[in-house]
Amino acid sequence: MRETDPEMHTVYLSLGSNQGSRVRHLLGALDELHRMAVGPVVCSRVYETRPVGYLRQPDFLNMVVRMQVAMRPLPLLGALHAIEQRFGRVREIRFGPRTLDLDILLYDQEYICFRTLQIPHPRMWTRGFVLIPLADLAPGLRGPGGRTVREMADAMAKDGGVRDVGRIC
Ligand code: PH2
Ligand code: MG
Ligand code: MG
Repeated sequence: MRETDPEMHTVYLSLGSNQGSRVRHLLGALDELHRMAVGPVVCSRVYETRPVGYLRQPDFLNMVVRMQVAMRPLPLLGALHAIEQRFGRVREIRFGPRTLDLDILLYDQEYICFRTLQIPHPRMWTRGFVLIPLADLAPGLRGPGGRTVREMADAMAKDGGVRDVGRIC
């Protein structure tokens, strides 16, 4: 498979960290994403979020970015995993603590289903820590039930557990 694609693709990525210096991990990841992107990396605000799934772990910092890449989904996933590794990510507990997690949420309007990668991200529509930052960048985007990201994010915000802590880019 070629590493680069002649076409440009708009992607939304979710960033998360709940180990060590969380802000430093996000800033480091953004730096690497800038290098990978064609053009600007557009950032949501940063949110401190209660853990979902595996509860006995520290709160996360989460954000979402939009950027353009000249890569197909699997090479993109490989490049994101390489960045996670550079930040000392150890894969242990599913949904457990991590120095850095980079997930592909959306890739153009494509639906992709590989064993190792599903796009849209299969859990994104039920997670406040994804939808609330995504609403900063794409409020009018519609989910599978036809509701907008803004509507879903507002409903999630009522449950609490996601706190706006400002911008880092
Ligand atoms: N990521 C997970 C599992 N749980 N919870 C929060 N708040 N934020 C995350 O990024 C997160 C999580 C698996 O990737
Ligand atoms: Mg994740
Ligand atoms: Mg991940």
